Amino acid sequence: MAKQIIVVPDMGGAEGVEVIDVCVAVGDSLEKEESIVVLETDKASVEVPLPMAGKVADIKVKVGDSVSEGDPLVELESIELESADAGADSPSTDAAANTEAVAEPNVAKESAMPEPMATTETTPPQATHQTADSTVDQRDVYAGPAVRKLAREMGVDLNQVIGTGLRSRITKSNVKEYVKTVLTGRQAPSSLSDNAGIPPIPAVDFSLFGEVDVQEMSSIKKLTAANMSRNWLNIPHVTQFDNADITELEIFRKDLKAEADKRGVKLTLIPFLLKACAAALRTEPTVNVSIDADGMGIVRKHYVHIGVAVDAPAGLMVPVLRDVDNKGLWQLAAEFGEITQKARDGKLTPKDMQGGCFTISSLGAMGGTGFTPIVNAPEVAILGVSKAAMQPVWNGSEFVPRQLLPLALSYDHRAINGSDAGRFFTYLTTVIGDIRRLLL
Ligand code: CAO
Repeated sequence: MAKQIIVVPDMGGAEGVEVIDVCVAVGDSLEKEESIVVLETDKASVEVPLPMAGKVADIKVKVGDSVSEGDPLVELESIELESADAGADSPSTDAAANTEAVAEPNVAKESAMPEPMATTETTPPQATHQTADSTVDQRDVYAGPAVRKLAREMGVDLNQVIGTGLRSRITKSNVKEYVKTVLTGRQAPSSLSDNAGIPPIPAVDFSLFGEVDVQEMSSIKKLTAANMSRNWLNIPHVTQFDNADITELEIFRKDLKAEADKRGVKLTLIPFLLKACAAALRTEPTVNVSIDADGMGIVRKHYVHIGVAVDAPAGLMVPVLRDVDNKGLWQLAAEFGEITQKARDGKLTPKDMQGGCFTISSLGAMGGTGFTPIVNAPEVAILGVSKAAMQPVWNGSEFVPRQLLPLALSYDHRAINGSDAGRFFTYLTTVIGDIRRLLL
């Protein structure tokens, strides 16, 4: 039985393309056109189909690898020596043959769009994932052509299927599992309300009460809405409130203004909060965790990456700053300025928004004395920052004017005990109140 190496096709010149899914396992017997891997550039996700039927003898890549045209993907024991198209050359070693195979139905166009709030490795990119064979109602789901084909054959509405692939991509097994669920009478949810057993909100014809118009939500807003609902319904939230005394910090920050201007960075409160949160995550590592996929384990993180929610024109996004605990204030201010600009320009890549351990969401510039932020799963805690104000504080003998920053810490009570959160929060407000402590 001839062995063939299936290689990466022509990706329109893109090099170092990320493997985001390996759809096969060694020993799988596959039919022609079944997807073997999914590759993702910043512009497109591409399913590479088999140009012939065969049995997988070896897999040459894994999720996260970077590959370029001609790199081997899988070794196949072919049971059908017919090529993908005309059949003249051996398609398995011919990148051009693969190129043709992916160029039509297997390329799912996707602009380099950033992710919304609650975005992580398991959250899909914002962009509508359109394929040549997508149906009207299934355009906004994140699934490749082979999965869409299967869904069509089985009469499944992909909007109802929960994707468990990388960035919540819907896989074939998700579709099959969905069908099983319906057939066994465990009725699949048609809406979040049905799922939670909550009575649905009745539809209202608003035009009965006055003039209205309806604007289609952007894909980012739709995904943010879905992620917020998912996080709100899945996570038992607790929110604690406290004020941090930033009187001294503000004096220090203002003293640094001239130097910040010279360095060309804007030194707002956020870089200070990043430093303080990083120190708190190191001091109270019980907060720097996630619940693992089966809900049975706590994943402890030995790195400190922190996301900051940015209100961008396209919607809410959470770019992530890496290794915050190892960076100084100036570097954080510069990086935060850059990443915020990227978010506002719609230039964030999915990578810019992945890997966060904790999120800061600041409405300080907008006002308000407090709010309850929603945890950005799979993170387990988020800090909400409101508007600082001068307030009278009793110092034991008199009221003195102090500048207080209202903070709210929401956390996933499955992962974090109240006492751990309390210790984390007290440490955080203490450090913000006296940032010299960051040196200790
Ligand atoms: N208290 C009082 N004033 C504040 C403040 C606070 N907590 N934070 C900011 N300000 C004021 C300051 O006067 C600041 O100017 P100076 O530092 O020069 O004096 C001014 O607001 C402008 O701040 P900014 O918005 O430019 O910068 P920032 O670093 O504070 O915030 C960002 C940046 C990206 C966090 C913010 O612009 C943003 O997009 N926030 C929205 C986040 C959001 O929507 N979260 C979701 C909430 S619901 O889940």
